[in-house]
Amino acid sequence: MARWKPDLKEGAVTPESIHLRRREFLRLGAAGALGAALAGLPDAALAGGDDPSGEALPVSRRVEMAGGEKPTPWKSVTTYNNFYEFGTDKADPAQRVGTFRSRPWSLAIEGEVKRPQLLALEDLIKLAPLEERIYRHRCVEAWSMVVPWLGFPLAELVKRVEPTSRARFLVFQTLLDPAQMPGQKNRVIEWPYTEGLRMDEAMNPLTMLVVGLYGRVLPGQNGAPIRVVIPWKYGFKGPKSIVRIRFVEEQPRTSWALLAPTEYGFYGNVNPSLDHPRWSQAKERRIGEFLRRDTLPFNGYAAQVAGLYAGLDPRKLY
Ligand SMILES: Nc1nc2c(c(=O)[nH]1)N[C@H]1C(S)=C(S)[C@@H](COP(=O)(O)O)O[C@H]1N2
Ligand SMILES: [Mo]
Repeated sequence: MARWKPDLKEGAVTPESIHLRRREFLRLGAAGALGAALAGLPDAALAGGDDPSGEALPVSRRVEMAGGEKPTPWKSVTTYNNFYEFGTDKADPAQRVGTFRSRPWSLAIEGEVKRPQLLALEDLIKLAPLEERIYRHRCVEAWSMVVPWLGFPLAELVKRVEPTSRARFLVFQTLLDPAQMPGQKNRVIEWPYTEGLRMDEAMNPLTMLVVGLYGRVLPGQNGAPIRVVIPWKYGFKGPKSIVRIRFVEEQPRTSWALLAPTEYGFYGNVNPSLDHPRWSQAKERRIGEFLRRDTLPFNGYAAQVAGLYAGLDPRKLY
C-alpha cells in the first residue's frame, strides 16, 4: 500500500468563508450541526447559489493537496456536473435534482466480506473523523476543477467490514429510482450506474468516501449523500449517491465500459500521454479559466499511486 506522503500544507489554505463557517459550527456544536445536517433537507435547497450553502458538517482537519491552488468556486462546482441520472447536460443535475431525496439513506455492504451490513447514513458518517481535502478533480472530457471534499478514507470502511481473502475488487452502485432520478427514464447508460475499483486502489489513503463539499452536506448534484472520490482517476471513476458496495473476486463490468468499451477502460487513470478518441488528454481546462494547462500524470498524484500499476501496460492505465 502506498505511503501517505501528500503535498500537505495543513491550515495554509483556509479561506475566509471557512473561518466564518468554523465559528458557526462551534456555535452550533458538533452534534447539533450533524443532527441538523441529517434531518432531511430537500436536495434542491442546496443548489446553485454563489456561496456555500446547506448544513455545516464538523471538520476535524483540513489538508491541501492541489499544489496550493485555490478551490473552484462553489457555484461552478455545484452547477457544472456530470450526473446522468439527472440528464446528460452539465446544467441538468443542479436544475433537476429537486425530485431527489438523499435522506433517509443507507449503504449496503455485501459479497466477499466477513461482516456484511446495511449502514445507516447517521452511523456511516461517524465511522471516522471528517477531513477536508482539497483535490484536483478531472473529467475525461478535459475539464477540471479544484474541490474541497469532506469525508474520510474509504479504507476505514473497508477494514471495518473485513473483506475475505477472495475479495479482489469493489463494485459500487448508485440508487436506481427513475421517479427520483428522471435521467434513468432514458437508457443513456446501463442503470444502475456501476463503477469498480481494485482492492488496493480502494485501500489507498487518497481514496475518499465523501459526504460533504466546502464544509457543507454534499449537494444532490455532486452525489449526495455519499460518493467516492479517487483523485488520480478521471471523474467517471467517482460514483455518486451510492447505495451498495459489493466485494467480488472478478473484475466487474462497469457502466462506462459497457457503454463505450473503446473509450473507457477499467482503470480510468489520468494519463496525459494516452488520448481518448474524442478528447485529447494532454491538456485540460480548469473551469473558470480561459487557457488550457498541461495535464499531470495521475492528476499530480503519481508519487502516491504510480506504484499500484507497476508492470501494467501503460495503455491499460486508462
Ligand atoms: N452515479 C453517477 N456517478 C457519476 C457520474 C454519473 O453520471 N452518475 N458521472 C461521473 C463523471 S463522468 C464525472 S466527471 C464525475 C463528476 O462529478 P462532479 O459533478 O461532482 O464534478 O462524477 C462521476 N460519477
Ligand atoms: Mo467525467
